[in-house]
Amino acid sequence: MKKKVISVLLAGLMAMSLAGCGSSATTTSSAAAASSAAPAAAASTTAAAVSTAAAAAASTTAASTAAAASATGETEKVKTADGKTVTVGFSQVGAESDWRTANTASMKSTFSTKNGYNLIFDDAQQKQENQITAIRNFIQQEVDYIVLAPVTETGWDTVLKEAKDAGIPVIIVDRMVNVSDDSLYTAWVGSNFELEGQKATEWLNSFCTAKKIKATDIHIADMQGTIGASAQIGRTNGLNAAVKKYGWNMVAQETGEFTQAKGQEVMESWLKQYKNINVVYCENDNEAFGAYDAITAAGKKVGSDIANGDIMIMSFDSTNAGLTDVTKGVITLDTECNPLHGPRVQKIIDTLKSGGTPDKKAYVDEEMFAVDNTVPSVKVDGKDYTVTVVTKDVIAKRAY
Ligand code: GYE
Repeated sequence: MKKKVISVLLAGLMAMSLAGCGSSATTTSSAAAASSAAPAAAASTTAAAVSTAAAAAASTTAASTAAAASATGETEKVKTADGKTVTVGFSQVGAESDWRTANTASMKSTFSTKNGYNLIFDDAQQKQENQITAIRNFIQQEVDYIVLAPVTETGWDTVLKEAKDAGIPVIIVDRMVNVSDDSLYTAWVGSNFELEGQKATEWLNSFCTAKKIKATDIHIADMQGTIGASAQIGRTNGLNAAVKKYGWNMVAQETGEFTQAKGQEVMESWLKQYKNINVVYCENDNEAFGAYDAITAAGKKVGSDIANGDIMIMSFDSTNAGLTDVTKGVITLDTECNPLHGPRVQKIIDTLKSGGTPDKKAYVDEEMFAVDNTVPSVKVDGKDYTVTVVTKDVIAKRAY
């Protein structure tokens, strides 16, 4: 992700939105159309940056429109001429990563005006209190459905009870909520984060066997995600269990907040403190980008030849930029976390609309991507998972 390009575009688009261009519905859907119209193969850094900026600007507009509506006590829903528009309030975590950008684009293109939805999108900027405020605004606006991508697992009981009392179904997406009463949400769809961690660590164990590297020679540092987020909890648990099982050395464990900037900062400080790190387990791609910058700036080499001084970067997400880094040998293994939840949430809403009961919890299938075929597949709980060697063709065929 090219930070400068994004902030310049963002500044321009934010200025436009502050100048009062577009309503929440039209801005949201045009941003979604712009990003969904971009062919997968054209998802270059620049195209991604443009849609990121557009999405972020749209979210700012939508959020401020929603805030203005609630400030004036206006609770009427926006309806299309046929009166069939379904209003969805979506509380998004933030815009911390490439994964999140792809997730936001998927939600916006699914819940578009064209598809019969009025999406009220709120970017919580990684703060739970903002998400709680957004949900209260959605309740006040009497939305038909609330969709929540929770920043952390705990702290949702009160506000979800308010939504339940208002009779609004809540669909949880991506990370999980940890509530005392499961009836506080209708359904959840997302990833099995612990399985992702198990797959990645099984791969590392098989890699060590193939390269005849002793377990005691593995000095691994865990760059964790946002502490308390399901994606962090699962991936960290997967690693902790493998460290115990295989006897690797855990050198450091600290959060990189799922961002490139924090990832770089944490890696810089680790390199000063520890001389023996040879594997960095980054819990998302953006942390991996930051870790790479810090490692190269310190004059060290990134790669898979850890027996000869390389520092191996392992990562999660498999975003376009992440897999591009795999083709360059920057990331050795990228374990996929699929962000395309828009259509999955839509399916849940369709089931509810037709009076059915959606699955309470649904996990999505995910792949694994590596720089080479040293480990062709891994086994977790008796199930085989193929490891795909990343090429430009593999990337071009992907949807994000
Ligand atoms: O891995 C990371 C994002 O919750 C699965 O959040 C998501 C994680 C994803 O910031 O990039």
